Amino acid sequence: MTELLDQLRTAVGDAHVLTEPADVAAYVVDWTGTHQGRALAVVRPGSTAEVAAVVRACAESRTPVVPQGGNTGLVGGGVPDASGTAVVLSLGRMRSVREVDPVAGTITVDAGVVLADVQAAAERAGRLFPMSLGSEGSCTIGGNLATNAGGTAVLRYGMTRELVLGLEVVLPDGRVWDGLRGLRKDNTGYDLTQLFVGSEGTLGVITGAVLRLFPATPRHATAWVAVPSVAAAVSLLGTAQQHGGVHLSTFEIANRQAIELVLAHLPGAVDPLAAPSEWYVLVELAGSASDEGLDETLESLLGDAVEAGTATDAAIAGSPAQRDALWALREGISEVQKVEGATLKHDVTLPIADLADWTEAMGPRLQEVLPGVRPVTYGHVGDGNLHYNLNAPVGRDDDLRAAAGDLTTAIYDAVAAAQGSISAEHGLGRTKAAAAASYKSDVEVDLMRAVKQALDPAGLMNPGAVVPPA
Ligand code: FAD
Ligand code: 2HG
Ligand code: ZN
Repeated sequence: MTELLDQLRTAVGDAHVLTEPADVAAYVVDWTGTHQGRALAVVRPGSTAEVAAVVRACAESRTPVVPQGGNTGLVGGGVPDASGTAVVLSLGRMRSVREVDPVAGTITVDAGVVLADVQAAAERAGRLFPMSLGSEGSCTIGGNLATNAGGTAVLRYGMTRELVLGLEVVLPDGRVWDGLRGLRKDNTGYDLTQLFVGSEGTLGVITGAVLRLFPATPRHATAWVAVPSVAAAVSLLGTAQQHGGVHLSTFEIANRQAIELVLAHLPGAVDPLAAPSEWYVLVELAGSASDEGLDETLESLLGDAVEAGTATDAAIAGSPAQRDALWALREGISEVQKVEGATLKHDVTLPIADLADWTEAMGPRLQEVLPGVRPVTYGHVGDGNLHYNLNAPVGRDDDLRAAAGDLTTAIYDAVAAAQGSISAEHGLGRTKAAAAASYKSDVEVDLMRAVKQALDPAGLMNPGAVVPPA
């Protein structure tokens, strides 16, 4: 091992090979605090060539490599297991925006660029990079690509895989694949770019990407809407699509329990509506400088919704600060769930037509498993994606931990029965790799194993993540 550490120091410089426990600590525990691993070392290369040298040295010594970006992933894919045999390869020093081409509508970046910095670079060029996540101040574009992240703009712009044109990847043997082409059209065989998107560090290390840019949307019309039920929210989605057309960019749902936690734990949070409601929707229309009628469109769609009984009240943002306050109610939920105590996450997709019945049925079913359990339900209802998360009955975190397996099985079985997915946007990582074997078909699992075997025959890239164990 000393030999490998020497090679890594030669490759990236002594200062960028971390082995002291205090230096390594933040890289070996995930954001949720449920995956605590150990590492042989944390290596922080500063260029694609250095990444390649690190991966090559690890391949030669048969050392596992765990790629890591901002370490905001929610399924434990970015941290090593507890064996202490893996090297964490952090992309944190690779933060250059390589090129912006507003006319072609592309931006070329290092994988370690923080998402908010990609957004800012696009804005400086008068364009929009639309991906938007609560973690955007610390997650990296490499992590977004590796997890095929979703977020609050998917409804209009799609998942990460729809926002990428080309990649640069260091393969498990240390070779570099330069696929950094910004071509819209390239039908030359298998789509290798898309193969690496969503592979969660199990097929190679993404070091660079060409991303798509869109026209800027400086105008916004935003409302926080009280809705009586999930069925009403789904109906309101139809109304919003009808009125908003291409301008509809956000349609997010949250239950009262989620908002109560935000009001309790997020400094400065205020309920914008006079009376509590069982459910809420955050709806936003976005447009260019010349799209002047967005406020009127929003008002007329809300008027129709109140008349139809699908909305009972609404607060419309009258200023950028009010818009930020409405968004904070939605974006703050993950953080306050953690502050409240033990949490069990279920990032699921359902056919939109089934969302209401599914949610109605799930509540009582879970009370049978753990009386008093608190569903904190929110997410991207426009994409059929619920974060069907649970907090413990008040003051009984240990009971939630003890019932976790039964609760998750009840939820995943109901998702499977409705032809949904057990991971909408967070990935499988280590948390869900085993469950994937139960909820994906044998053919799908065989194909996943075949792809892994073809690209990483030694099984050194993020072992234990994504691919169901045999
Ligand atoms: P990491 O956590 O470092 O890694 C995630 C996975 O990608 C790991 O498997 C890792 O090995 C791999 N990886 C990282 N970088 C590379 C690379 N360069 N090459 C190859 N593999 C790599 N996710 C959503 O989809 N939608 C949301 O709305 C959303 N909101 C969030 C809000 C909060 C508050 C938090 C904490 C998380 C949220 N997430 C969301 C989850 C998370 O932010 C995303 O999954 C994000 O894409 C992870 O990026 P990262 O750089 O932090 O990756
Ligand atoms: C969101 O939509 C994220 O806020 C995080 O995907 C969800 O923390 C979660 O479970
Ligand atoms: Zn989400």
